[in-house]
Amino acid sequence: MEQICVLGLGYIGLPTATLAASSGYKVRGVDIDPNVIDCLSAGRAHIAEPELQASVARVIADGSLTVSSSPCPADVFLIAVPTPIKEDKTADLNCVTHAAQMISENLQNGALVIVESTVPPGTTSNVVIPILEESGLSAGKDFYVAYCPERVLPGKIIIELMNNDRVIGGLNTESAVRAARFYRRFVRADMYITNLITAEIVKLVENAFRDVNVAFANEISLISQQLGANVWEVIDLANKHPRVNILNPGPGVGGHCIAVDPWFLVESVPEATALIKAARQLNDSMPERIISWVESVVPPGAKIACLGAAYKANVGDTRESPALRIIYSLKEKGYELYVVDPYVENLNGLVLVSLNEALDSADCLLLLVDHDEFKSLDIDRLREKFGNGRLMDTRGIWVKGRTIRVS
Ligand code: SAJ
Repeated sequence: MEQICVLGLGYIGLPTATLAASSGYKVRGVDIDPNVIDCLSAGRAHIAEPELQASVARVIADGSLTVSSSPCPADVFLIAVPTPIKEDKTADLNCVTHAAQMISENLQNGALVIVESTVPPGTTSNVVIPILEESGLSAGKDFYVAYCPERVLPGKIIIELMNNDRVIGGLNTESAVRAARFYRRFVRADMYITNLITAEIVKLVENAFRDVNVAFANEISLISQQLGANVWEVIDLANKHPRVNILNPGPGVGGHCIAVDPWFLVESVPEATALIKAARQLNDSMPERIISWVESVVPPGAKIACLGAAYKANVGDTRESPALRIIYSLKEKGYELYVVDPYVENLNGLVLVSLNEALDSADCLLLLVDHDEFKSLDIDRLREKFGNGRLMDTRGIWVKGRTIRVS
């Protein structure tokens, strides 16, 4: 049975390790966080994601997934560690280099190393391979290297890992073909083979595409506000054009991917990324704009029901959440907040309350995340209680336009 070693048991590494273990591989999962190892050893997933808990319990119980703080020699190594962004908006590659060092100490002839972490273009060739070659083995000859980005949506990770097409960049064709063979056991979709640099760029442009498009929607929101139009109506009507498909404006872009990845392109080619950089900056400025809006409606001390703290609808993840940025800043400014999020378990320094308590206690309402639970609220009753001015909807779930459709 082939031995797989997955380094990094986070949002991507753990589901991938679990799927690999469920499809017949013997998997060693590695993480530097002792809490993660303890939790998984007891058969519990430390991440909330549909279907994950049950499969973790199963593969830990049957021994196909074992976890440890250090790797073992393997046929396939998979790097799925985080690449956070530094203060200066460049990538922090410490986790990637540490993972590559650990692999290098366990690398044997014929092994395949796959990088899944999102990295600035060129990282696999210029950073990862030199570290792996410290083993004394030669890349492309004695061992194989591929870059295969993940493209899964939080909240649907397991389904999308199996069903999304994959792009595989190989150091050479043999590397890519071996990587495709590894994934084929649990990926049902098409796989496209290319070189390392192309696969690295593809990952980043996918997320930059979404970031730029959200920024475009946010810019339309600023334009509409200045000119006295309803942005939701403007976008809704523009989207009736057969070749226009504008995304939704909102309080900003969060999550650990889209708010970060475009910076890796800016870091790599600063002279050619003016549009991507401007989009990132505009999206980053949205929380401040929402805060100014709140300040123009009610003064500090007012009681605000804040609906949503997660970075997007129907997930409990608060990483880089614009909603959370807004909430903490309003709290600091002296507002009395009633924060509601049915998906988030706890928030540092804040008490979460029930929706009823928030609606009963607050003077005004700030909708920050379009969770399904909020969409089904009775808008007429909310209007009755708060009045139009004190109902601040940053996601457009209630405040629609007044277009009349003529049939
Ligand atoms: N957002 C808007 N308006 C929109 C769409 C999104 O304001 O019309 C905001 C969301 O509220 C959220 C942020 O953008 O704060 C990002 O949410 P998302 O659902 O667009 O994306 P993520 O970050 O959850 O996942 C993305 C996905 N990439 C693309 O759709 C191109 C996913 O496929 C990637 O695997 C993931 O990034 C990643 O890991 O890179």
